[in-house]
Amino acid sequence: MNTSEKLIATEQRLGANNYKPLDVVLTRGEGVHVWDTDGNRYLDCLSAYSAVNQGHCHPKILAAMVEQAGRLTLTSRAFRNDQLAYLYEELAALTGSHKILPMNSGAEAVETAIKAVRKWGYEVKGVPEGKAEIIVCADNFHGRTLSIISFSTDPDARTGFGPYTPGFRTIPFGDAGAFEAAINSNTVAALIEPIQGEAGIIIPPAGYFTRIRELCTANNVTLILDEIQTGLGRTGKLLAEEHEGIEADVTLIGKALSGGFYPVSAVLSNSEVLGVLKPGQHGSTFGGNPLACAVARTALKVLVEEGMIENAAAMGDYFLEGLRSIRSNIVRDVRGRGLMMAIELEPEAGGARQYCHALKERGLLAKDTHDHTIRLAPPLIITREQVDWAVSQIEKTIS
Ligand code: IF1
Repeated sequence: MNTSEKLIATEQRLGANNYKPLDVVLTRGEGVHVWDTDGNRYLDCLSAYSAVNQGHCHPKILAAMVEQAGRLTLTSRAFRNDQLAYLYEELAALTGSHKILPMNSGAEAVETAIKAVRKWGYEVKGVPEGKAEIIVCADNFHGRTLSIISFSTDPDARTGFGPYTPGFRTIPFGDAGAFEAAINSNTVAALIEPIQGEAGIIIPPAGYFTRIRELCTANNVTLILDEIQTGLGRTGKLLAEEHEGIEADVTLIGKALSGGFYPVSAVLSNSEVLGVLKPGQHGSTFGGNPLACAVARTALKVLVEEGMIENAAAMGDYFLEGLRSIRSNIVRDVRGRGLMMAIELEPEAGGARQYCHALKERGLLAKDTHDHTIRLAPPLIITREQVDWAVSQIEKTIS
């Protein structure tokens, strides 16, 4: 057995069986590329589900992390640290938000928002205690915690984990009429992904979010956008909401907020929502720690200063154009926005996973989702030549 076979066997023996990864054991990453333990190089077209938008091991984020790690890593929020204020200031300047609450994982940011809007509902909107409702969409993905999986419609994510948290109302994604019909006087918030990622890169019809924004404003409903995957340049804008010309009341970011170095997430709020959380009512040992703040500050800085958002827009258009030019009778649809893309295969093609395996053999790493869809999301620093190469490998695999 070679090294990778040994490592895979050990994982099988000792690890919980909650993942079925492609059998590629990675040991190094740089920019858009990763290398396996046998020395093979791959173009990463997943970017850890958009957590490494800035590219693997970005040297400036690495330097900030190393510098901060040698100085001060964790104080807890019992004391203050000299990085948090700067992160607040820089995030506020970049996004226009007025209040920020730092957490670690994406799921924690979602849970934080749910807590805050419920409390806001009782204290500000005047919803009777225990009656708050949050509107969510079918086929959502917001994380793995119990409350979040309680409103998942994916049987794998939800089944067997009850009893479930009540207080959520599910409507179809992209249907503003259904949204309007679901609002009542106890509705405190709507929690929506601008583009549904796990569902297969589902882009809502034009005008959908404009209407959702109007309905939320008219009914005093807090609009929470989960930009954990779509945010921070992935779709060719800093936040995907910009494509719709709207502003959420609460925006959730995570993943690329750390450039893939460390779990950092945040709740950004434009309304009085975060104001309802008083000392002792919410927190986290690691949330807002100086190491996380130093990493996040630099991750945001390079995203903007190195033109990654503009590059995502340009390379996303170019990549999609390339994918659409592929002649193949197994492709049902090609869609995307910025560098968040998907190729949906015909059901007769026999499943996306075998194509992801074949792409791996050609040196391109991508992830199947929901049986028939290949998801593509390279780091935002990808070049034209690298896109050309990727498109040609994909063409050879599916045509
Ligand atoms: C896994 C999917 C992506 C997310 C949105 C919150 C979270 C996520 C929109 C939670 C996380 C991850 C989790 C990861 C797989 C991945 C994923 F396929 F499951 F759906 F990206 F598309 N909101 N998504 O996409 O963030 O707590 O994980 O930091 O292995 O579960 P987290």
